[in-house]
Amino acid sequence: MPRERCRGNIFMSKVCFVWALVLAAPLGDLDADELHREHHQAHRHDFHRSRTLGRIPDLETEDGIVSRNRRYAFVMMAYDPPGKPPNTLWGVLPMAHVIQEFSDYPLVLLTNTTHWPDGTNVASSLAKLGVQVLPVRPVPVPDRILHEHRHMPCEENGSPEICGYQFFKLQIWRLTQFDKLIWMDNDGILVRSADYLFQRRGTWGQQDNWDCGSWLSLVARNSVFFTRLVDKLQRSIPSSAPMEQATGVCSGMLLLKPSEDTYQGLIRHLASMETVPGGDQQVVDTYFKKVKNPVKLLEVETATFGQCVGKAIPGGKLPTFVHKSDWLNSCFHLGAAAEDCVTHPLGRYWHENFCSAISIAGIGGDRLEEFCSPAQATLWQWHRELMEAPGMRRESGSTRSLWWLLAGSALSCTMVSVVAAATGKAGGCKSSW
Ligand SMILES: [Mn+2]
Repeated sequence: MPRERCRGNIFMSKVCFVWALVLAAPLGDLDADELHREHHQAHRHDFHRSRTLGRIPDLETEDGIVSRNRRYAFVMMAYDPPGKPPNTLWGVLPMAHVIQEFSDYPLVLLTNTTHWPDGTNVASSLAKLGVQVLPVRPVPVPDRILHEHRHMPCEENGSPEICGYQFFKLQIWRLTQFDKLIWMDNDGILVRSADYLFQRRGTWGQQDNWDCGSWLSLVARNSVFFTRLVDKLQRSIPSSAPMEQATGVCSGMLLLKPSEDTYQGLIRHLASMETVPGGDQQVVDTYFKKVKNPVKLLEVETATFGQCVGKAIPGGKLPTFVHKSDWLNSCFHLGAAAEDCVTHPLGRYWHENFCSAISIAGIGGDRLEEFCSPAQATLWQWHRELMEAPGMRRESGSTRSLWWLLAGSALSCTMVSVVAAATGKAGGCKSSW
């Protein structure tokens, strides 16, 4: 049933509707009233069409429910320092292409950049990908919060000023021309349609599962070396992944209902906060808890960080929204190298969608021509095919890593013991992770 389309007359559409409700009932979070209203709106619309066009229209979608009359959209933001060449804007391109391919709803982009480096107009080029471009409006953020130190990638790879831009995200609640919005950061990619999320009620957000629900990863997170070592260990030992991997909200993906009152509430709440080390997502998380309507957490199969893909998603699924390719987001950016992203399941996917997008949007320039050249495309293809060759994955895979890890640990233990014995101090092999 779910893959089948409900076609036919009005009677059939009713059967489909009832059937869809039966299917939807155990899901709890689906809004039955809303589905009912949607059905009636769609029904009227289709009846009208069938009379005017003299044919019986489709009543479709995977859930069996049409929601054409709903004003739903995806929303992203690309705010780059004024006067500087665009940086975050590039990440919108592959997502725009994917949304155009998979979704019934448009992408809305908030940006302060009007032209690409080659001089192409941003709004008119993105319109070819079905994107509606809107300007970024100011959001009042207290100075003490704007300039505070944050242990976050936006500050570590950018600056406190750039990190302050994240609070602009709060203005998405003001886009009241839409009934519901799905926000996505521009350092991620959709793997399949996320339209099913529009059926849910309330505010939803990604689990802040940076450590993929593992205490070992949490302990190792401040060291790149130990983070990678623990990751290799985890990938070599098959284990079941928890469904709940974090209790906090990550604002990488949000489902929200725009409302000016909610926006004003968020701003008042922000003004009342002394310090916000966790950035905009801390404001969102604590505000909705304060108003006793907490943000619900999306399943890790729907949204997750890239470092958890392939090791911490129940059933080994590829999540719908993958936020960053890995801890450093090595593969989801302009300039990502084929040889570095060969083992990433979505490296080539991001590259392909990026290059399709610039071709449709008609954006040029030396940097893009190089990144999307036929030679580059071959390189990405070649690397992937090499990895898919029989035996290759086994050869370069996890078992060998585990042996290296064990050998390394044994060697370190021996060395520590020898040094301890030589200096007369009590030795031992205390694991720091
Ligand atoms: Mn992000």
